Amino acid sequence: MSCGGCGTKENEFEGETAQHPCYSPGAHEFARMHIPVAPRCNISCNYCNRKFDCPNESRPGVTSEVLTPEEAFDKFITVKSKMDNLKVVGIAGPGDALANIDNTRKAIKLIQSADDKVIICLSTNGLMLPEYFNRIIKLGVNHVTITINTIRPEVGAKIYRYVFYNGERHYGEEGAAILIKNQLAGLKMLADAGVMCKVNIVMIKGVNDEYIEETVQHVKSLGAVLTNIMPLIPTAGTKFENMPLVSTHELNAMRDKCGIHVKQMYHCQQCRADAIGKLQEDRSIEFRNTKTIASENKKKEEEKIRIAVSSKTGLIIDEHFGHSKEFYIYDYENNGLKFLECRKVDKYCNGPECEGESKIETIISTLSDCKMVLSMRIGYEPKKKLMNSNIIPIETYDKVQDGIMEAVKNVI
Ligand code: CLF
Ligand code: SF4
Repeated sequence: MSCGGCGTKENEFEGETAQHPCYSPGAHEFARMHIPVAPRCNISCNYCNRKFDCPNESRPGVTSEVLTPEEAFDKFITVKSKMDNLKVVGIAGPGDALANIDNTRKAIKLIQSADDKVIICLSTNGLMLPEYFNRIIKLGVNHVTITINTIRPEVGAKIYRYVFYNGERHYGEEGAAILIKNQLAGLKMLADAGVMCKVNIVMIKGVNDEYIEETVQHVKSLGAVLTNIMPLIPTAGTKFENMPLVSTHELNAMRDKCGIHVKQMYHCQQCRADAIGKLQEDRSIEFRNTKTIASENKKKEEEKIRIAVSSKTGLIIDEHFGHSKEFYIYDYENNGLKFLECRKVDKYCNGPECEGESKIETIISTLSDCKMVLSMRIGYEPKKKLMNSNIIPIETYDKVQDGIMEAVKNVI
């Protein structure tokens, strides 16, 4: 069935999973993109050095940038525009996707708003799965990877230093038991709900290797469709830094043995938390500065401010807000000022028979793209209403140019 690691195994899944390059080796022409929006973790694995990516799903040794959901969204748009074969967006660290549920959720929603076809793939240690199950399903996530290194707490005690759960650190077998219980319960809940679950197992010689087959059998019985047995990468600065290496021969022998129970992954690249591209052809370096471009654009956008001015002639800010029949609109950008247009409005105040209440709504909607309104005077009520609409009312008496520049200086 397998070719022993070259990744040319027959495609075995159907539907969209057939286009997921990790689940289906036949989908090797399709690309995946990891968005590194999950910096924190809620457990401590003895092979993990927090300076690096989560070794459960990523190659240790290279730090990844961490993105906000908005930055991840910008990056997704850039990558998508340059990569026609992008099929999967994965969240695989650098910590745990579910230990950062708010970021994870926000990033997924933003990306789905731009592309409802993309496959969303989560990778997690599984501790929070039962608690967040409903949210995962509601988000439409249909591919989840859970790292389950063992189903025995006494073995888990050798792998996990602690498990942070319900506000407390749990050590030894107690901590491992909590983690394993949640991993297995979460796996069953997801599989029963139709989510394609893959289980990663880090093979650690002399620690869990003897029990990997029973783990595979057990996760299969709960609904896992695929297991990915990965070699431990002993990482400097961790308890396991001097652990023996697992040879390719030993690894594939274990995969072959377990392959009689459930499908095995032979082509995992132990990729970075910001990996982009086909599994065999990482292109993340091309997109490394996207964050800088995104924040630069944002900064520029923030620097562009639209301003409305009450003026009788367009030269001096000399009109009362309530008496204005038109507003002069300017754009402040790159330290310069550009006149855009005059916008006519109904006067807010018509003296004794004033119907200002209804007119202010129209004025606000006419000026809704402006950040501030400059006038010589403004009454309490319209001032309050403008502020509630995020338009800053400023009272001043000055030349238009000077008044705007002074106001911008104070507001930015
Ligand atoms: Fe990423 Fe993982 Fe999804 Fe793939 S990776 S979250 S399932 S989209 Fe793939 Fe990379 Fe191996 Fe992971 S090659 S480390 S198995
Ligand atoms: Fe590190 Fe990943 Fe384990 Fe968390 S789950 S401690 S990030 S290896």
